[in-house]
Amino acid sequence: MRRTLSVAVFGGLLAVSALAGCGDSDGGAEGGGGDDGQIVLGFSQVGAESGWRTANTESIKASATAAGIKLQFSDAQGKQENQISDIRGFITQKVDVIAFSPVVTSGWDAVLKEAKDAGIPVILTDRAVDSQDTSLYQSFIGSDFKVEGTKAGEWLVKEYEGKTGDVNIVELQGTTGSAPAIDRQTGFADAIKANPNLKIVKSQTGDFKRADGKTVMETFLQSVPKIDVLYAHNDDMGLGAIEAIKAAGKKPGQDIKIITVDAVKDGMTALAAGEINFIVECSPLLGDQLMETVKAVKDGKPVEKRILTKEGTFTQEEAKAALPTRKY
Ligand code: GZL
Repeated sequence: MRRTLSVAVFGGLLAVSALAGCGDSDGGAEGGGGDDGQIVLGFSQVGAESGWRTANTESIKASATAAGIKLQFSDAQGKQENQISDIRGFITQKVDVIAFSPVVTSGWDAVLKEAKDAGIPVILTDRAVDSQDTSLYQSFIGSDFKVEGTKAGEWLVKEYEGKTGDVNIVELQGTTGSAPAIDRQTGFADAIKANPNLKIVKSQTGDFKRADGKTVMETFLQSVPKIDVLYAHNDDMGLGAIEAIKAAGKKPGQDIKIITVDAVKDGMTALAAGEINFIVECSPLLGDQLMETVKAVKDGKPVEKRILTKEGTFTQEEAKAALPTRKY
């Protein structure tokens, strides 16, 4: 979908804002503070690639409304160049605060320096950047993806404790170059490395997307004679892989054990049904923490440089108990 440049004229004033083809600006395109001193927050979202992302976007929009913050929301459709132009658009509009979830970790220093030079504070949510200059952002709110990978690996070590014979693992990685993909891979590999029988025989990106998870799993099934375990960096890729496993006449959760990350409703439903064996939670509900931080930053109050989200893990039994009250 093309990204469009929308021009809005307010009482003779021309305000120009760069909006994603599917972005929307909840707060109008006026620059600087909103009506009657409301805070204007420019937010650039990764895209709409997964159930987690949808829940994250809903959380941010709902929390902005509840906090009385005018939200300029843009969907970057998974492209870093779109996020960079979003941020430049927010600078032009003189928003009060900029927040974004960086689709990948590197390549942000120049545009973050432009925001800093314009006196606009930046908050990172969900994913990190690898900038050495941490003065370029006020805070990073999100999960510890390495811990998530470790939790997945530790479950697998326990699952195969005392068993002999090679365990062939295939891995569906998240978006190449993204913080969750890098850290979930590292955390998992570190957690299993003391167990040489647990072997990662194939590892390839499925871009956090269900369709890609299915097609990559099809290639794994064709090229790996005996697959014992699938480790997918998110539920959506795991759910796509389940379709491929079933089409190959195998039982997901039994013939091939499956571990995923996120714990969105569709993943938890498959876990409760026995098609997934273990899910590590990664909470998308970052909206409230973000808005509290936006207000504190606007008021010049000190904020934590690193705000960690709390999250757990789910077995099949725990998923059955949790599903009825699951928020996302
Ligand atoms: C994690 C987030 C990841 C999710 C995926 O915080 O960045 O991106 O795990 C989403 O589902 O696409």
